[in-house]
Amino acid sequence: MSLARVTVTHRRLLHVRTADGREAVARPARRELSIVCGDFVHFELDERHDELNVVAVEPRSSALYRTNARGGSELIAANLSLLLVVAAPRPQPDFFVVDRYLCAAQCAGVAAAVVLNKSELAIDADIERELANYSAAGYRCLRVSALQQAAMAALSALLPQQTAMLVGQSGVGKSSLLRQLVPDSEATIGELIRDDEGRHTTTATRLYQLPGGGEIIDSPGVRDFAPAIDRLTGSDLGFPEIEALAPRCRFADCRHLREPDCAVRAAIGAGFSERRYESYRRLRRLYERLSAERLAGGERRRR
Ligand SMILES: Nc1nc2c(ncn2[C@@H]2O[C@H](COP(=O)(O)OP(=O)(O)O)[C@@H](O)[C@H]2O)c(=O)[nH]1
Ligand SMILES: [Mg+2]
Ligand SMILES: [Zn+2]
Repeated sequence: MSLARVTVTHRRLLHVRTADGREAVARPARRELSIVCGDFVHFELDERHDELNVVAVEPRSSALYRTNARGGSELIAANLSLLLVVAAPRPQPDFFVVDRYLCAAQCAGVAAAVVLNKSELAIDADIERELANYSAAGYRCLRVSALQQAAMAALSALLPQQTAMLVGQSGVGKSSLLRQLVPDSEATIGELIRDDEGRHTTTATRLYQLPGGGEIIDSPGVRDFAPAIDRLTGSDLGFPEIEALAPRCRFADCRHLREPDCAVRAAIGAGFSERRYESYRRLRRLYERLSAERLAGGERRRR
């Protein structure tokens, strides 16, 4: 049995990088094995198929989940150290989506940064205000442009030692950033997983090694994203500015919704933005609905 790194997952097919640096096609040996990009796995050689059989997954240092269409939690990547939430002046950014990714990072216990790509374009006042709010909340904000090597420095400097993942709305430039960061990405992919028509698939999540050290994962474009909030352990939904104010609320378990003497609500418009508060309320409601459903499900099972 040998150890390998999962670099691509596409339905039940995997790519793994073995100790000699080569990529090989692999399959999970058992149906119940859940394996994602970034996983460290143990494999055995499959003599007949010239494929590798993944027999076990190493414990994960972190795990990023989303809520899938059926309302369940779905693992999307493992062993990340940094989530890069990408936005751009075009397409029109939806900062509620950015907040949901920041929440997912918080749930995973992974650091997150907001990356404004296409920064060579005109940035309107609304976007500037949102970035200022993220900075004030304590999130690192970077301005980059995938069109200009020189405008990539802030991001490149952050990546050695990290396992970072690019996420964000479709069209913000995740894959373009990746091509700037990993210039020979097409070459290193080698013999890719192909779809039924034999074309190289673009729907897979894929891990690359950065030339300057570290790793980066590109993920396919999404129209929307919901974190899997049932994975949350503390109360922080990814709003450090709220957590900073919370000790000043009258009640230690204040949810900052309708409680009296709430320091968070008192600071709206002064300490932090109304839009971020609205985002918090939406995530809080989602969290409470999922928690209630889970509790009800648990009680049904006990009866
Ligand atoms: N002006 C400008 N366009 C960019 C930049 N980065 C990417 N694009 C364009 O944005 C579009 C979407 O890029 P892509 O990398 O496919 O986005 P993804 O869906 O997030 O992977 C493409 O037409 C890119 O050429 C940038 O920094 N500036
Ligand atoms: Mg892409
Ligand atoms: Zn409060």
